[in-house]
Amino acid sequence: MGNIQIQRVTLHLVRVPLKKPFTTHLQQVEERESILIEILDSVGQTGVGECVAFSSPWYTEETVETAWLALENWIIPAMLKHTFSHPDELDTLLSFVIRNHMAKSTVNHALWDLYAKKLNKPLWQVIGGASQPIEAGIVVATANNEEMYKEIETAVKNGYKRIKIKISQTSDPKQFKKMIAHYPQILFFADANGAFTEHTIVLLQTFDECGFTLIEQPFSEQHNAVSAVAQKTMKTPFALDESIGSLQDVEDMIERNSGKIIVMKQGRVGGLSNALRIHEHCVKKGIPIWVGGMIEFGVSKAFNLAFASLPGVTFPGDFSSSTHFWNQDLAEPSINVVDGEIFLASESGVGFKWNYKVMEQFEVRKKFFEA
Ligand code: OSB
Ligand code: MG
Repeated sequence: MGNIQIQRVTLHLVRVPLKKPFTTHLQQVEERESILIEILDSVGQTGVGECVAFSSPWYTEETVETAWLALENWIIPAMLKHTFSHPDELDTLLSFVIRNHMAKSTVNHALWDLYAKKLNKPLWQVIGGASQPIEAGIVVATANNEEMYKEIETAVKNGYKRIKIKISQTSDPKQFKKMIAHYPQILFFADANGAFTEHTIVLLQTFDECGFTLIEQPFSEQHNAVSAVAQKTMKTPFALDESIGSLQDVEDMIERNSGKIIVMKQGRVGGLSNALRIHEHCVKKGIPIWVGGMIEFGVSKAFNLAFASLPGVTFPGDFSSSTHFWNQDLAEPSINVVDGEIFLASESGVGFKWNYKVMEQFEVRKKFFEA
């Protein structure tokens, strides 16, 4: 494989309204601000990526503006001076930038897309995935129960076989138990986004009888020790989301037994290269993985889908149709869930590109960087 020399990088900042508000106990998201990237190499090939940081630091410390700054000042200038033979080389090149995982993931993805295109293979195939439909899963994050029940009913009608609901200290486990029993064919995940504390372990335990397949991130990422204490008393496995930012975090989870399952978000671990290292470790240790969502557009989802095709990704991830969050996705083709499944792209690379006509309607800033 020839060397990759990046000639030009383009960043777009977009602001897109969600079809309906996404509500957790931490934040209500009504509008998605994102950085979209395109890279062009010296022979005219392109790669795309998407930054999953949010406008404010409610979920991680990174934000859209901190990611933009890191990309503009350090990450992109370093890239433009370098020649790559593999996307993994970015990690060594960018070791002078501490953390900033979501910013790094943006360029890591674009380079993987370009790399797979040069190999003339779909990305999922390049990383060792299997050609298979990916099991879809939807996230219901509504402001009240009435809306929640309505959305669950619609999701079931639309063929979803896995539904994730957001829980907090004010949720009623008895209602969930009844609802889960009402849909015996559906897998239900609960996501607490760190809503419980060392003082409310007993409250969390009342969710153990609901029938949830797993509980995602019951405690905040600073409370892995508390999570280990609670996990020992509960049969429902914990899946760690916010707590997993690196391979070391996975090792820590295994050592403490603070959780039994990993939620993979490539943005949070710094991109696909790190995600693959984590995947390898999880397979070796028998730790199940599934893929979490970030209210993304199709490009980021496509990287998630490629990852989900790997062996060891055992539970259905946060994969809903483009139309769940968006009137129109900024990427093409749009993602469609049919009978609870999504088919992988057959095109080379990640198989998705930006729809510039739609993107331009939402663009608020654009910048070119030339080698
Ligand atoms: O905690 O999993 C989470 C979305 C934004 C930030 C955090 C989370 C989520 C989701 C996934 O729940 C939503 C999706 O993209 O399907
Ligand atoms: Mg989560």
